[in-house]
Amino acid sequence: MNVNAERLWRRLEALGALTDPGSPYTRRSFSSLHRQGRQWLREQFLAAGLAVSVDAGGNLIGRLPGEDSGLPRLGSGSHTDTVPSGGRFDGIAGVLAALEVAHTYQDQGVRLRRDFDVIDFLAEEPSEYGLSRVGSRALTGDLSAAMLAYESPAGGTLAEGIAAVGGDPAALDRPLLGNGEFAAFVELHIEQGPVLEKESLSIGVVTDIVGITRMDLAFSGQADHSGTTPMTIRRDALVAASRTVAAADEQARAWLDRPEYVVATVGKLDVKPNASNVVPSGVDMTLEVRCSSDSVAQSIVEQICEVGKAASEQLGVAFSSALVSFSPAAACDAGVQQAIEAACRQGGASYKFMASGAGHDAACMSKLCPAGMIFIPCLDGRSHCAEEWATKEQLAVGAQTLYDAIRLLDRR
Ligand code: HGY
Ligand code: MN
Ligand code: MN
Repeated sequence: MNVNAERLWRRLEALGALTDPGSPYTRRSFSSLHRQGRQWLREQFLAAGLAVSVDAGGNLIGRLPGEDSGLPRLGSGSHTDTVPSGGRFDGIAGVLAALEVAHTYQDQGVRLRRDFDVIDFLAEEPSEYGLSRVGSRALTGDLSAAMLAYESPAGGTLAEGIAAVGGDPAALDRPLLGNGEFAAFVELHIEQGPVLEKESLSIGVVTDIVGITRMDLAFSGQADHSGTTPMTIRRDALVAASRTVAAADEQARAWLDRPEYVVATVGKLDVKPNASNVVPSGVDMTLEVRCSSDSVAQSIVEQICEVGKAASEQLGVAFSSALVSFSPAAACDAGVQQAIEAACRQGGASYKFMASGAGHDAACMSKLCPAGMIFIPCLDGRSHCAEEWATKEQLAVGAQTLYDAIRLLDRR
């Protein structure tokens, strides 16, 4: 094994310690904790001999120069921001594995032909501004002026948030990267599901990444006394919202035995005034539909919104829906998949080809260059929770596979 498993593990533990103590493990994008993490990462990039920069989209980049900087470069990375009370591996494992690979090339005097960028993408998780994959959308030119104006509950726009972490919002009206600047991009990530662990496999070679549609749904009824207001004249926003949540669940279950991968979730729901003896006057909730087919996703979202509209009309509630974000389904490049498979064989790692039900920055990068992903197993398939876990060995096998895959892609 070329990579230094101990160094990689120590870095994972160090970054994991930078968390909101009240709700481990939390390091939200745009927070002071995230900035502390960025500062630490910058020092680690420098220690690995990388040239450090922050691009206009707020992505932190460590570059290992190759023999010919004129060639399209290679890239690897993920994100170091977390969901609230998330884990220590989601995203973080990918950034630190890429850093470990670059550090090992440097230690062992391996000179790639191409420059190799280690990237910590800004705000891969849905941020307080409501938008996810902020940094990778900047690279592909998918940050609209409307998105840059999204506000956070703490005040301030996304554009101001990007500027505060060293980005340049004024430069985001066009893609930061052109096609052909990257020869290939590979992201290592925990599977966030149970398959690899169940089948005792070390590596997942990802074939495609689901598309994700997020909608804000708003229901506006009327607050009334819960004891004296007859059922027949109530305008209960939460009843209308609840029927819509149930419809999302039914819609997704209807696709269980079909080839398309479909999941639907309402994970965020705010009720007003949220008092036990008041008929709810308002509900704001986020509907998320993930699917391997963009057209199927669109029809499911439309049908769920139809139920919301009909239930609201029946209950005298006003209904509105707005698209928050849409990330199309992405196919991983066959050549990159083949390089990852060859790296598994080279390192003797057991593997399987599999799709990703989670969204990743690699899906954005696949619009710019051949992109692929390396999954490593995680304990009980759990993620987006403090119990998220992978072993030092699982992480090291993943990093070694990345080490070999990048070298193979470099010679292409
Ligand atoms: O939500 C996702 O799929 C990713 O973990 N951000
Ligand atoms: Mn995540
Ligand atoms: Mn992630």
